[in-house]
Amino acid sequence: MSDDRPLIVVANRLPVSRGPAGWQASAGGLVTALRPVMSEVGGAWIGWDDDADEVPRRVDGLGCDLHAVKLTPTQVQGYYHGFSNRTLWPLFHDLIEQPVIDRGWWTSYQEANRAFAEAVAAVIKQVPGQPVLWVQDYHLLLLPQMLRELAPDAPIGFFLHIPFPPPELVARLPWRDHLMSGLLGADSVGFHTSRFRDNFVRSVQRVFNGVTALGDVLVLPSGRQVRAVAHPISIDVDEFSALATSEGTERELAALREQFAGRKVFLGVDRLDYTKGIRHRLQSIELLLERNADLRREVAFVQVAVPSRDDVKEYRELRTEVETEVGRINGRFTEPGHDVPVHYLYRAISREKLAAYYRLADVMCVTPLKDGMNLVAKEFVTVQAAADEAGVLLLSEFCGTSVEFGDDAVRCNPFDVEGLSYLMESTLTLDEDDRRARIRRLAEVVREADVYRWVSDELDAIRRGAERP
Ligand code: ADQ
Repeated sequence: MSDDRPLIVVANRLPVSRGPAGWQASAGGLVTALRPVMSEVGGAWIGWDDDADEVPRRVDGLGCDLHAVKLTPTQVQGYYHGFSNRTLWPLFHDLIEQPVIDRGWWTSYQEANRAFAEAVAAVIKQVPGQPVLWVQDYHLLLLPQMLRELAPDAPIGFFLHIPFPPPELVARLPWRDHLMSGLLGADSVGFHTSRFRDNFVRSVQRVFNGVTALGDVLVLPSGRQVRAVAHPISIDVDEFSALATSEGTERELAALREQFAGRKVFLGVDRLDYTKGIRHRLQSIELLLERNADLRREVAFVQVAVPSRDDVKEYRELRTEVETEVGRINGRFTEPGHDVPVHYLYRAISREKLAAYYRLADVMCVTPLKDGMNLVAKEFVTVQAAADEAGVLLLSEFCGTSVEFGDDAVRCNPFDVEGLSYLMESTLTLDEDDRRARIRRLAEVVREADVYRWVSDELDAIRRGAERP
């Protein structure tokens, strides 16, 4: 199959946002990585937007057309806030919160996936030749099968950005057969790790009889073949390496170094999500400071939390709990005339400020309870290595990144709050040359499998999967 077919990406959201200066491309690895491919073969991005009627067809720096999907407020409530974020998200993250099962949400989820399929059908008519269709993430699990019915010969791929849970958890969903059939409409279904891939294969075999797995290929009872592959997502390494020592980053860093002079800095950067382990991390900090009175003036803990899904009850409760915990720790351990031990920023920050924090950090705490990949860890080691820093990465064993990083990260179990507090303490005594060498090796791992490699592996798998005899 030739490689110059146009590419249609379908995702919940469009990669644009409206700011004071008008519509602009969002920053993000996927958008950056697709730009060269899209510019070469042409293509389109289909996603839902609240202002569907106002989204422009083209925005500078994207290299593709934009097509907005319109959904009613009831569909948005049921499909997005409900089924995607309160049913699938907690279930796929190993029940860290209890998933809500609601038949009304399921109806909206089906309707919304159908609305996306209709949008794809309209766009296919406008692009020349047979496009490659690439569906992203858990909001659109039903879409591959819907597209297969609309365009039986189109190469169709799907990539899941979150974990795929063990079959016993998938089996709890009343609509598991529909969801699995939805995915099996694709030629290739991609996951971050081979464990998630294996969970998917076992789920398919549990739900349907007569499915054979031969290496990467699932053979369905109809004889159709579907590839199930593991491709870890990554970042644009050159972009983050350049950002590490840019003028803006150096300026931000100088200010931060002055602010935190004489103190070791522990850093957390996360969307404010219950999967990210922020509450457990704060409890570990509290234990650390409780045990070590001398550290109360010598360490600072900075938590940057991006507001996320604040129209969902569990997220509003999480915010209250995190802010209560921060207040409690600072109330307990701040000494008169001295700075607070925990600095909490509830906002998105600029790329330069983010890179400056990554450089400042003596210990980067990436301690999710469950995470598909975790790009913050990859950004941190890339920025540190580019600026020849010698920080430590404290990394949860429950994120996709830890599969690639091995022992050069300090691996932790974030559920073991006390153990984590001792690990935090031990990172303060690691030898500087050892730390620098580890960061370099970790950055090399990221460079060898950057986001461009991820895009090319995914597109190759879709094309190979669609090569029918
Ligand atoms: P997320 O859960 O959003 O992504 P992650 O992979 O860490 O998690 O990506 C977060 C991104 O947001 C990073 O690029 C980071 O730089 C940025 N960010 C975080 N805090 C920020 C802040 N305060 N200001 C500005 N930017 C901030 C989902 C899955 C992950 C998977 C990705 C990609 O949950 O497991 O790695 O998709 O597939």
